[in-house]
Amino acid sequence: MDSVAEEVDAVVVGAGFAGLYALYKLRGQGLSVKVFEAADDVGGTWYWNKYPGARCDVESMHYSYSFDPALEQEWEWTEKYAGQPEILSYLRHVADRYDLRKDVVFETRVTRASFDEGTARWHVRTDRGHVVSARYCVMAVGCLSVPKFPEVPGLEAFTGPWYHTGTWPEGGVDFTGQRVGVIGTGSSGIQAIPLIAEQAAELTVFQRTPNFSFAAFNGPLDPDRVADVKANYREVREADRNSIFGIAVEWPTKSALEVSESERRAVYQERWNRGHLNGLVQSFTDLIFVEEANETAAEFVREQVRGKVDDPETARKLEPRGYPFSTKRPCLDTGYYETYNREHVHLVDLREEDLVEITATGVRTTAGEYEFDSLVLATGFDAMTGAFLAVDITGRNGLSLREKWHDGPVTYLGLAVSGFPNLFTVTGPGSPSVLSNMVVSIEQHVDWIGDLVEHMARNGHAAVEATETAEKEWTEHVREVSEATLFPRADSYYLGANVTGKPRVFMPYVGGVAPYRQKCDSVAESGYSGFDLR
Ligand code: FAD
Ligand code: N01
Repeated sequence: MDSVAEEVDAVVVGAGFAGLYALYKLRGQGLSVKVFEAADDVGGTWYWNKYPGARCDVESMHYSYSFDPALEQEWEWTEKYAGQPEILSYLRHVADRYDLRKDVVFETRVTRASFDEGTARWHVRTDRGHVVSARYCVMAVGCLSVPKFPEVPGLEAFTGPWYHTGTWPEGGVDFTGQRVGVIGTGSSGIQAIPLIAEQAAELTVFQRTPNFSFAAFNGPLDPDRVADVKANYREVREADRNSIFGIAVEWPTKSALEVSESERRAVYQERWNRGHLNGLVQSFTDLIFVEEANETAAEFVREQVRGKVDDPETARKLEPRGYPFSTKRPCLDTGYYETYNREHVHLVDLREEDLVEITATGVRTTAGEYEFDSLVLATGFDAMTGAFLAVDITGRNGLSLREKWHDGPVTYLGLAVSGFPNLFTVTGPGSPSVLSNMVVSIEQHVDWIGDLVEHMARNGHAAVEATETAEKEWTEHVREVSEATLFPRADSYYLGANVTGKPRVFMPYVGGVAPYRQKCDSVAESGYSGFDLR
């Protein structure tokens, strides 16, 4: 074993929204903290995803920290949905404002973390030779931070440049005059395609599954609205915390099947016009539970697609079908469907021809060859577990997290894993995570961890560990709740379906942000039931 060079109270892995707040919080509680970050700056998602069009799909004024009212008041968001540069500036501002950088070691990847039972401390190792001993290890590694490449051979043979949206080069890419191929039509592809189309001479999009995408109606923020939110920020944040997805939307009271066709359409239209990610799915009580109800919303979205795309054949290919509405993450777009009305933009439907390989000059499908100067891979991430399992984590009795999660992730509350004392998984599998406004979920997790750490200090505990029973019961509950919905019917990354060989386990908790928070609070109030404290 390498000799320990440094001792701290807590190591935090990652310096995105979660890692920065964990540093701020734990430092504020008097702990010594060291953060390791693979990138050369803070920002996480907003550092890595610099592709054209990258922006949030939760309104900026809600997709931001709430921990300091002064920060809320001083920061000025310019758009309803902020673009990546603006969100990155915000996180840089946060890092500077609270002097966070001095505890972050950049360009350094944590490769191993092992629990030493004798001292009840984690030994954390990096690819640059650090060996740090810490009482706590906070994994703030992100749920969408390990890029996933298309599972077809030949990428290395392609002679032109290729780019994954999740590792976009600093300074951007100029596609002017080029023939560009884009693989993938999830949120990233749908945001990037309209902007790439503005530059490229020819753009060909390879679509495997058409997504449900709503018009964002993005634009500059109305100063009156900003003033109103700022004047009521405490209530606004509280409402978000007490919502289902971490963004307050009035909760419906009616089934989609109990109202007339015209009433239903009016509700959908009104929700659509808001340009919100979760507005439509919360139009009626049963959209994520009852197939027939769900289909009414799905059909409404398909109608919007048909209304925007001139060529009926292209519209047909773009209409989302084959899985229930909202069971893969829907997208918010600006001019996505309209882009297919441009003469130089072409759609290849991979349900009609298979992607066979990437070649030296482009892409080969079962129907023919397509030649490109550049390729864009908008093929997503090894979501939710990828970044945790990329680190060799070993808990008590030499148990590795990779072994433990071999058949799918198991956690207690998505926060802790039995056998891995003092290790926390921020927005981990089994918590609302990617199904929520993630900043709300991140703050809730970090606050909860901070409270537990304080409780341990007050009571003289050195180690906290989820019990196997609590973990089993929670994991079972997460499964049961998901199975009561239509979510598992789609081949989504929520289910691990986008990565070959990944266990098919529905990972996020669909029970809602507010009930989940209540559960976490009640665990804390009961003296941390389901945890062994020693
Ligand atoms: P991340 O931001 O992913 O940060 C994790 C950091 O950990 C990364 O910087 C990574 O380099 C580092 N890291 C990982 N492993 C290691 C290691 N072993 N060693 C050292 N460093 C490591 N969510 C929303 O709620 N609303 C949105 O509008 C929204 N938009 C999104 C848009 C895009 C393009 C993407 C990809 C995601 C979006 N998300 C959105 C989800 C987004 O990931 C979260 O909102 C949030 O930014 C996550 O913060 P985080 O700190 O948990 O993780
Ligand atoms: O990734 P995705 P993403 N051949 O997994 C396709 C957040 N986010 O980066 O659906 C052909 O959603 C794949 O096809 P299919 C948000 O949480 C938010 O776009 O698997 N196609 C799919 O079309 C989001 O959900 C924003 O059939 C292949 C696409 O690639 C999450 O990040 C913006 C393929 C991947 O879509 C991930 O989004 C961006 C193959 N071999 C991201 N492999 C906002 O708007 C994959 N695909 C805020």
